[in-house]
Amino acid sequence: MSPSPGMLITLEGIEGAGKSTVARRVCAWLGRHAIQATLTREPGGTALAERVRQIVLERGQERLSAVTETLLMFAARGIHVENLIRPALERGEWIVCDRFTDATRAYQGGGRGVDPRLIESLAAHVQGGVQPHCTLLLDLPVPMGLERARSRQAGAADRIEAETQAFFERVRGAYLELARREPQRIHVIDASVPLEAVARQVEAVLERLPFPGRSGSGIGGPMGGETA
Ligand code: Z5A
Repeated sequence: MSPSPGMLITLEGIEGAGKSTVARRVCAWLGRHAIQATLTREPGGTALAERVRQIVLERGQERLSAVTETLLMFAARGIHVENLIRPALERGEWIVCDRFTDATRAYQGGGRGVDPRLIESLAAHVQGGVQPHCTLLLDLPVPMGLERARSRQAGAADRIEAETQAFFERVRGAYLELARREPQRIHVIDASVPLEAVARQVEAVLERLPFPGRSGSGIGGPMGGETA
């Protein structure tokens, strides 16, 4: 847990799992419970970090090794944490972040085989104690996620989207292993069902979140429950 009084909620999953859609719904749900959360994403989230996102995702001529890709993810994360996430948490604000370090563990660690010790060392240095309080892992079979992503995709696939199904299977497996190891923080959501059914699972998790400054109890009853 972060030492700060704010709350960091992250969304994770393979591509097409519905993270961006659900992240917007999480913010709207929190808003209805009188919590104004900032919605952000990784890689990116600030003007400078979005420039690093462009570098790491574009399919250019030059080779990018798995370690270099990892370093770029953490470079973007460092900028994001220092300029947006940490200051907001220190002000007691809530952040909803579409992907965070679990994505590096799953994609660069699980997908590309980067040494987890390197990832954890970078995480410790870059995050300096900032950790998600709650992570929603949207899980679904890889072919379903790829199908959803492709049906929505406007332009050409970026460097990571262009990966093979086997790559995304490794990523999914790594995510599920993380959830198995940290069940208190990482909540596995069945994202293969219609959006309303996904939303109900997510709300069940959100309702149990503790408020900063309030001990124990969750946020209130379903949808119409007690507000902050
Ligand atoms: N990456 C990394 O490798 N390492 C890192 O450390 C970090 C990231 C932080 C960019 O991420 C890439 O960066 C990503 C991982 C890598 N590459 N990949 N793959 P991103 O989050 O910006 O991009 P993405 O994962 O490709 O997101 P996405 O394709 O936009 O997926 P999504 O946000 O999970 O899905 P969505 O846009 O909300 O939904 C996709 C479509 O499905 C859309 O038409 C929805 O209306 C529809 N949808 C959503 N939910 C449902 C349900 N339940 N039923 C039916 N249809 C649905």
